Amino acid sequence: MTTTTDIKIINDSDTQPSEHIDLPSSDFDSRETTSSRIVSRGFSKESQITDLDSFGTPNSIIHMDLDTFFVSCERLLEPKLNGKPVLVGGTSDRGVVSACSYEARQFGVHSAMPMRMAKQLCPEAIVIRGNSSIYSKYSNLVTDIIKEESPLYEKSSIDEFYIDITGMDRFHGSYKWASELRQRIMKETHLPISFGMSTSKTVSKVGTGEAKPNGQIQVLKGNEKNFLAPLSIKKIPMVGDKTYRKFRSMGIEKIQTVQEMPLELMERVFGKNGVVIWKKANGIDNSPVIPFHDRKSISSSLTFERDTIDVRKLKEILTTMAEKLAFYLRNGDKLTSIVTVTVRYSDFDTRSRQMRIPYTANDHTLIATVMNLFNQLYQRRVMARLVGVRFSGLVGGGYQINLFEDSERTIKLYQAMDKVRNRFGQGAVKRAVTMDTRGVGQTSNPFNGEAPVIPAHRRQ
Ligand code: DCP
Ligand code: MG
Repeated sequence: MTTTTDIKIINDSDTQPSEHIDLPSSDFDSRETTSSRIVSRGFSKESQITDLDSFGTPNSIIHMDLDTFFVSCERLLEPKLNGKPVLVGGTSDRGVVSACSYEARQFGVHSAMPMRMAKQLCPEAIVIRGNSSIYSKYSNLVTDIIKEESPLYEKSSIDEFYIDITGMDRFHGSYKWASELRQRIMKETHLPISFGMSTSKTVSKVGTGEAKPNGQIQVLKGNEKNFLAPLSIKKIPMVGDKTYRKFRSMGIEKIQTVQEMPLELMERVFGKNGVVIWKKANGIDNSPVIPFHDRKSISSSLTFERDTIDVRKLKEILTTMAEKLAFYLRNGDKLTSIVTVTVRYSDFDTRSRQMRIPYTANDHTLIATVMNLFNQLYQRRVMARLVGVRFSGLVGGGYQINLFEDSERTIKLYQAMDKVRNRFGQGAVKRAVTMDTRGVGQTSNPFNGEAPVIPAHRRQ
């Protein structure tokens, strides 16, 4: 079968998701808002307040992140978990910790740690197998509030947001505005959330980390370097374990030391990344808040040379598409929450069906959803001219998120499969069912900034 294909990332302007998730208000009624903590770390509370009407701040960027997100959701459902060491993750021996309460962190437990090790470190911990649909609901609920209030926001992961309120100072106090937004989120969702506020994304994110748990902080313009100086170098976003170990081997622990290092030395030791780290360490970061679109999507569609009614073939093609798009998601460190399947019949009648699902990048979940939608959709026994799959509602996020029922083994299987694909091409590993569907999909990674390859003979 000769086919034409197209994979793209777009900000669609077509239909909204057909399934909206509404939480019954009774879920929230009787709960208490967690009391908040205002942290000023070296800056007096007064100095925060003097900024309320300042005119000079070029950028005003807030970073907000829910505290121990999965654990906090579990605590809403079971208040007995409050104040106790709690681990959420895979409960089998080979499972991984997704989230841990601060009580558990005191024992050295952290996320992404094997569950077995976490239980050894903290035997009294209550271990809960996660439920990603609940976390997705709460994530969407917080997003809705931020969307309603904010002029410009970016949802950078399931529980994390950047909000750009530059220019707002003239009309409102920006810190007051951020505090009120935080209070509203806590009042309406009963989830603790912290924020950092400054002139850049990096300093605000570090600020949130310092304000946690359950706090807020503002770093005024001109104070960025002082604020960062005493902190550990590992607090800089993008300094992972490997880079941190390299700094430690050089005897460097504090950000201040990096601030004092010549830029050339950083470049020599760490290459291009060294320059970025040095800039971040000095509070220099001009990266913009990228508006979040619920409908930002990655899609694959296919128009047949000859229309077909072969259902088995159509399912194989859709499976291949879902598999490839899921691979792109994982490679781009993204998760999707809305799946759409489209069928265009030979008379050009075009039908789409979509479903909101818990955030995921897993083949098995996405393929099952695509099949489910296709079965609902392909009702007319008429020749199909085109089929397509779209994943939208994308956010950044790692693997563990909904592999609770799975083990480290499943995560490793995905990682191994993706490694082979990255090395030898997407077609190198396939499900048996999709062996016959060559020609579906592309070889580029649409999240690496390069334009996807679109065949010249493409037709709609
Ligand atoms: N998560 C995951 N696997 C990871 C890291 C995180 O599944 N390796 C999930 C569980 C977290 C959620 O994502 O609850 C948000 O991640 P955060 O890094 O924001 O961590 P928490 O919200 O749990 O804690 P904090 O209070 O430090 O933000
Ligand atoms: Mg969090």
